[in-house]
Amino acid sequence: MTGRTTTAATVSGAGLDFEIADIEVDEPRGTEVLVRIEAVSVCHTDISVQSGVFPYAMPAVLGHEGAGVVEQVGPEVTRLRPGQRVSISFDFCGHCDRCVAGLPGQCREYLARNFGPGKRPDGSANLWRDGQPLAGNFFGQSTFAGYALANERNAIPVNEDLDVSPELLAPLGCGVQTGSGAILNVLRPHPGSTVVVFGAGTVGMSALMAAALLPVRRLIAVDVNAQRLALARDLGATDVVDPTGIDVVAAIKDLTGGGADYALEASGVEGVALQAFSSLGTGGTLAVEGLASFTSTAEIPLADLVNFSKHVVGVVEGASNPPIYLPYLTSLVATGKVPLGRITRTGYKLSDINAAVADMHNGEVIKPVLTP
Ligand code: CXF
Ligand code: ZN
Repeated sequence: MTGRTTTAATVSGAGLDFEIADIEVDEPRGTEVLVRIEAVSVCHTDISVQSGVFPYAMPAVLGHEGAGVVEQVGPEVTRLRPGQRVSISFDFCGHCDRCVAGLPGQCREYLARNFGPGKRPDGSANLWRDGQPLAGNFFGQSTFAGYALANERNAIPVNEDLDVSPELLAPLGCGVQTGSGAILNVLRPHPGSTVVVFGAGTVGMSALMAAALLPVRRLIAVDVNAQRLALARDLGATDVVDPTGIDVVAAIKDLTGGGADYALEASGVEGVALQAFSSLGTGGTLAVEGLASFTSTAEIPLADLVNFSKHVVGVVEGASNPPIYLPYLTSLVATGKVPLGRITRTGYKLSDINAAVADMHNGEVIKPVLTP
């Protein structure tokens, strides 16, 4: 093993807190790049893996919303150079039919590369703690660390002419592209249409900010947290709904005049997908991005699906093609069109990661951003 020592937040087993430890990061091989991490934000998926709700090998280094500067490139890298700033996104193979079609979120190896065994695709380990291999390569990055290995495919260059801080570049790699992409790439609401977003976390808020750029008639946010609903209004929601103790489907039908044209399930709460489906009007489309667990189900009433010509689509990472979509998103942030700073909280160090997770859990913070 060669490489460099850095500080990381490691998880030794499902349900355990993050621990700060020195780890060894391998040299970049092939098309890999070693990135000095400037900021990494916490996504709910990191917590779902830490707690054992989503599967991943342990002990592990998680983190999949990293931003930083390329420090060193592998021998086959052609598109990046040391010194280049990057936002790091999910991994994909780049050569299967879905990747070639410009849909890397549908990569045939999506699960293996992002929720896989914590090794490189060739089976080799790329991180160690005390000489023992750690599960790395989480979403092709494992960026809860001072340095991380990514790939020139998923380390997306940042336009140096744009003034966007690392703290705002980091969340673009997962949560922000997931929410905004569901609107801009998948649902594409038509002028005068009605849109309802279930869940006002990072994904839902990013969807609201994106939809607020479009000439939709009604933009409705649904969440149980009053502060988040107030922020959703500020970010462009025309209406907000707290579903606690009410018939939320009836409320949405009322606000939309019979049912929404477009709905997004971004809460990741069991049962909400069915509410979102039921809130659709004739010809409406539901995009599902939230997932409570890998065994979650929803019992869709087929008469409703058929008689009202509804559509349901599963969406990974906002159907984003990161090399194209992340630069676009960066420009929306740089020009203030997506006021991302309204949902982030900065000031956490990597060593504060357990406090950041607790702040997310109690609903106080939407998107904590850590710096090494
Ligand atoms: C998640 C979305 C919900 C299912 C697991 C993966 N994406 C990234 O965090
Ligand atoms: Zn994520």
